[in-house]
Amino acid sequence: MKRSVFTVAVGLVFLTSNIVPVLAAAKPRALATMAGRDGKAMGTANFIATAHGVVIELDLKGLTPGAHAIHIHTAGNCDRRTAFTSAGPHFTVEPNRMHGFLAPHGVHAGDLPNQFAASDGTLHASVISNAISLGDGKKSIFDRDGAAIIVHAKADDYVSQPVGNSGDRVACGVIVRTVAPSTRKAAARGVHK
Ligand SMILES: [Cu+2]
Repeated sequence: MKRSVFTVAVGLVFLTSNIVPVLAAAKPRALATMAGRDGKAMGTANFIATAHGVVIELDLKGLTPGAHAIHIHTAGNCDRRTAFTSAGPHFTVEPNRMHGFLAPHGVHAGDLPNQFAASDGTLHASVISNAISLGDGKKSIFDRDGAAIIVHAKADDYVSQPVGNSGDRVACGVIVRTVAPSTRKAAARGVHK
């Protein structure tokens, strides 16, 4: 008897301690499932909103070893028949900005630092960007036509226009919302704009 009461009590503590952080941590999230030009699966990009920017976790495979440019492009359209040009140019917030971390008048909001594939073609990385958001404001990548994340064949030189001489688009994933921003948070963001 005593034992079952104790179990119930422990169960309640466990439940409440679990529920509270889960609710508090309901930040927007998104996911892109990446595919190559041949349609083969090439892994995922996970987007997690934080108070300091959007964390992007890359878990990729099937790449050539070495450096690759990775950018967020403006349209959520990964049509293989167009060699992924259907994803459009880089996502930008200010139309007059140029591409590249080292370019005068840079950067595009969709610019991300180069990442490096291992000799087996896998790439595991975690980057953060405060130039984009998963919310509903000005920096949101979720405008009417969505957004895509693209891996290029070569490194981004961070200077050349319009894509840093990074070559072909070898992997593409449409970025899909998995956790939408809560209305209260969206309202709070509006106040701070
Ligand atoms: Cu690009």
